[in-house]
Amino acid sequence: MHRRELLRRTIALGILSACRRLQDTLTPEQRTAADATEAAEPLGPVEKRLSIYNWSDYVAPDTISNFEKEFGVKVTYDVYESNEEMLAKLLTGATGYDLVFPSSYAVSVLKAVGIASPIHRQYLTNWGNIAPLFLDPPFDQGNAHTVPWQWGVTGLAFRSDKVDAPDSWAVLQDSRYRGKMTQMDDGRDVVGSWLRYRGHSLNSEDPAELARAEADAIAAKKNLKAYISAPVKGQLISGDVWIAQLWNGDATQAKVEQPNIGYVVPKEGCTIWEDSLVIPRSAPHKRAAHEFMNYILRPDVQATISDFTGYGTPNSAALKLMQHPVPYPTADELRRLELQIDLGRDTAVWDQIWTEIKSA
Ligand code: SPD
Repeated sequence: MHRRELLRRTIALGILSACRRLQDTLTPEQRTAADATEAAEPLGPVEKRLSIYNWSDYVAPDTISNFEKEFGVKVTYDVYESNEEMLAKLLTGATGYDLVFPSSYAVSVLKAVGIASPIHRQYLTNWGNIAPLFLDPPFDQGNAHTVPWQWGVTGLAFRSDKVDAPDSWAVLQDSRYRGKMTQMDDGRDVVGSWLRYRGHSLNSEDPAELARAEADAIAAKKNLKAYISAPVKGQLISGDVWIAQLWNGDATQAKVEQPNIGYVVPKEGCTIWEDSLVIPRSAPHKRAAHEFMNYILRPDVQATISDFTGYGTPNSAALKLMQHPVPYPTADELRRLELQIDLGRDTAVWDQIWTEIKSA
């Protein structure tokens, strides 16, 4: 990585850590009461504009255009590649976005700083389609601030015509595949994978465990072509990369173009994540944002999205309509999967480790 890029990222992580120390000015009890009052108030008519900030490759090709046509709303659509990129933007004061799609721990951050707006459930007539498993998540009890969007895992994609299916994170330390492997451009995922490799929680705050994970990550780094997230799909398809840490749905998308792509959850386990829709408090078009939420809660709309993205749907009515349904994880699979939680003040420690790995 170029020095300027490294400097830019280091500054961004520093800003993020500093902003992370911000707290909502209300106590949790005051916030719950204020949000409940606000959620009961009407929002007025549906605005003519909607600004969405989402992960790349996370809707079907016609999801947005169909919404625009049906509701007469003009949508602006920007994308990001990591929770940290989205959080850095919102925590440093970006306004104008009506909907963002944070993962579990990033919801906790947005709530802790008072940026997440309460959901006005009265506008979500399709709420009943959500499977009970996805209601009342640990990062947002009562779904006061979130609507479930998609879920998946962060394991290993591989080219089945080039290598045997890897069964462990250890493959990334195998020099036979030097220059043909990648990890995510995401500190939580990279450090988390090496924590799991040693049998630890991927949310560890233990200094010795984190030091060992950093050493393992640096040992693997000499075999890696790059730290790269969604854009690695093109390199898997072309054969420039044979093994990539990647989200399962993005691997499924790549498999449409290159059938020799397989996917595994390493035996040591990995992240299971759930992304949610959140309306930032500063959103200028909150009523249109609720209309979009209710739209994607329709079974047909959600089934089309999940069939395209390759991710699991939290919408039980949609699951029945999908051409390629992603089954809910079994109890055995769940034992090897772990949800990322907010690291609180240890976020700064993790940021420092990630900066050291990238500059090693
Ligand atoms: N292309 C969309 C990918 C969405 C991944 N979100 C979850 C990341 C958890 N670290």
